Amino acid sequence: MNSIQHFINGKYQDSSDGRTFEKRSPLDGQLIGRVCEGGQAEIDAAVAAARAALHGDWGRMNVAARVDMLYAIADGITQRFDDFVAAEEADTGQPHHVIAHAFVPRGAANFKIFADTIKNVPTESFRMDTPDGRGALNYSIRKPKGVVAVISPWNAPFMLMTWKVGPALACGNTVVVKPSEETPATAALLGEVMNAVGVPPGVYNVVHGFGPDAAGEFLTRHEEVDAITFTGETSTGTAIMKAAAEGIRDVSFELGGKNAGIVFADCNFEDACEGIFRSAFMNTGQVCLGTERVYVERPIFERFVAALKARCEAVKYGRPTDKGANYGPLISQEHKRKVLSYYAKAVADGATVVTGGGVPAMPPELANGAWVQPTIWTGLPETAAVVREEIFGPCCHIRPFDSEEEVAALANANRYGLSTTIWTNDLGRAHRMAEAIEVGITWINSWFLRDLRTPFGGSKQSGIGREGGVHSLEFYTELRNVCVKL
Ligand code: NAD
Ligand code: 6OH
Repeated sequence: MNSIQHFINGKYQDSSDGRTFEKRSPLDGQLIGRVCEGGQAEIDAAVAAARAALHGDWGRMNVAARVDMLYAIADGITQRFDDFVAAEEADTGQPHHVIAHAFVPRGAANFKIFADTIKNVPTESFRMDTPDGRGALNYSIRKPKGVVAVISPWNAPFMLMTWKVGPALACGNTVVVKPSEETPATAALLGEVMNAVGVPPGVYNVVHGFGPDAAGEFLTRHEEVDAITFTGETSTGTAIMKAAAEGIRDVSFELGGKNAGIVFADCNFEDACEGIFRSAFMNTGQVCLGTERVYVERPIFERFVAALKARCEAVKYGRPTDKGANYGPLISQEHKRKVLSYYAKAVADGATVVTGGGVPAMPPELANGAWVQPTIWTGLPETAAVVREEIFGPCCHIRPFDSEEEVAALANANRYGLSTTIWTNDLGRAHRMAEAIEVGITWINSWFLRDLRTPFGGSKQSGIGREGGVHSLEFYTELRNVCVKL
């Protein structure tokens, strides 16, 4: 059986007290491995290794050498591509094409983009007048923040973890990663790539374990951690922010969403159906950018609901590599219970269940997996729990609307503000809507199309800060000013 160890100071190791926890397959509930469970001792060791590396070879490395190392990490991931894909498939159970064409390639790209960025960063300078007429020159320099804690979720584990590790290392920091307890495999495997390409020990560390009162919390509370970057639930972000207050540490947060998909009658109908379908059901709806609220202009409402229902009813359940399978399980039984509890609430609140709403009939060998049906509701008021709260499952509520003003107000009446996807062929309307919707990321006639140089992050309770391209430098570096009297 698979055993997944911590990666501390360049070495794989067990927990000092020998503790482990189970990793079960979301596909069938089978035990697929045991994962070392880190505690205070492992966090202390990893943070000490990260701190020491800052002052060692890594700290002394010039930018050009660091850039080469980042490209080497990206190449190393590509060389081990099949291993990363297999590890992610085992952990999440998601279809092969999603993992092999989107998530794992993004892992490699996350190192390349920040290698490209860091070698092209300009610094500002200001020539100033002084009373003696000689003047002064100000210029800024960027230094690494120090030891960065990376706390990552389970929904696209490799992509989301490297989206933080890439810029952190590019900027010269060292990291301690606490991957989600549900998906430890790819973070552990990346240690092998780090060693193979010669990243100095202590630069990249991984400690497995849980969140509250466990490895995650111990990491965020550690006084030798200089900054914390986190992707996950808004409620967890609140807990981490409290921990970060002690010692005045900086945070970068990518949190939850309850994103609106908005479809105007003048859209390209087929493209909009396909786009909204992907946005609601890809990765079994476990995407922070997903649309669990869909608003469709009244003239095409009935036709749109029917078209989305047909797509939901055509999904093919299966293991990642089953021929034609395009729909996987949820991450765990616990998450399945949460999603099904929302399915029950929707019915209790009087929803019309257009399709789904329960557990699919699966063959006996998959019957113990975390499978749920893709589900569409209509007819609920905006106050209903499934219209207000993030479910993080394969479901959406669809409601008709009659005007731009009305739909903008509906979309904005939520505590989250992560992203939106708008479908229309009217250019002026597209721009008006992009200005009106209170989110960090707006897609027009597209969804999840990512240029990694752009600012990525949420407004309202969906996050703090922007990551991507030069924007990541805000968080991962300390900008200093030098004033030279001439
Ligand atoms: P989660 O918040 O439950 O867990 C995320 C990580 O935090 C895990 O590693 C967990 O062990 C750790 N953790 C939990 N409690 C902690 C604590 N008190 N201190 C320190 N660490 C702690 O999130 P999840 O269920 O893994 O992921 C799903 C959530 O993530 C959804 O809300 C989703 O919207 C969000 N998400 C957001 C983005 C984004 O870019 N905005 C991307 C992906 C996922
Ligand atoms: C959330 O599930 C997906 C987040 C995506 C990113 O963070 C990204 O960089 O594309």
